[in-house]
Amino acid sequence: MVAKSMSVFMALILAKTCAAGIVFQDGFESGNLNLWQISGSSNSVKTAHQNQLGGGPLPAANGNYIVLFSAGSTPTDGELNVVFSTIVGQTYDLSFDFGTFRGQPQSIRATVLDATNNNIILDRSITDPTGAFNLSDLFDHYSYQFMASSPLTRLKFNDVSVSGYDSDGALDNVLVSYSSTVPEPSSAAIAAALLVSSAWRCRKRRTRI
Ligand SMILES: [Ca+2]
Ligand SMILES: [Ca+2]
Repeated sequence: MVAKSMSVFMALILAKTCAAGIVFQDGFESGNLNLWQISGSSNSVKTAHQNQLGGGPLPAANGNYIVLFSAGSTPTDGELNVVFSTIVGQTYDLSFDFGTFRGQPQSIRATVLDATNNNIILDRSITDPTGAFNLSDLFDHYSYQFMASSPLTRLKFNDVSVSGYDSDGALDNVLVSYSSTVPEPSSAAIAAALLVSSAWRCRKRRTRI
């Protein structure tokens, strides 16, 4: 009973610790993409300051810089990649803000991959159909969960818009953190431990009979 209570207590501590843990974060306030590997046509993905965009300030939480895909009249082939350390079996939250700057619908694909074998863990494509000229109305918030299968995990954003003419895909507030829910592996481990314990007690009871 004491061991069971201790297991639950340890799991709660782990969950609480993990809830606050940030694995990777970029709000692009450095004004550059030095944390990322960039591919695509020249300037098809780049940071932009609110003063370069016009149309009013960004929401305060987003700071001053965002990332634009198919910036200006560049092609819709921009791609960002970043690799970060993860714990195998741990659940993580991925969140970011995305929106269409100006008129035409813009789309982005967010992919999470096992960096050791490139297996896809999470794959989501988003289209923002309502372009905004007012930067304060630009973004919608998106969040997903994934479970790491490797000590290294890759996060990829790539532009999948049909056309980037006179419109750009805007990205901000990329965050990967330990899941805010109780991690699945811990729950599974507790369940497995209880199962073994229960089986052992049953076996012991049968032996006595
Ligand atoms: Ca920002
Ligand atoms: Ca564009």
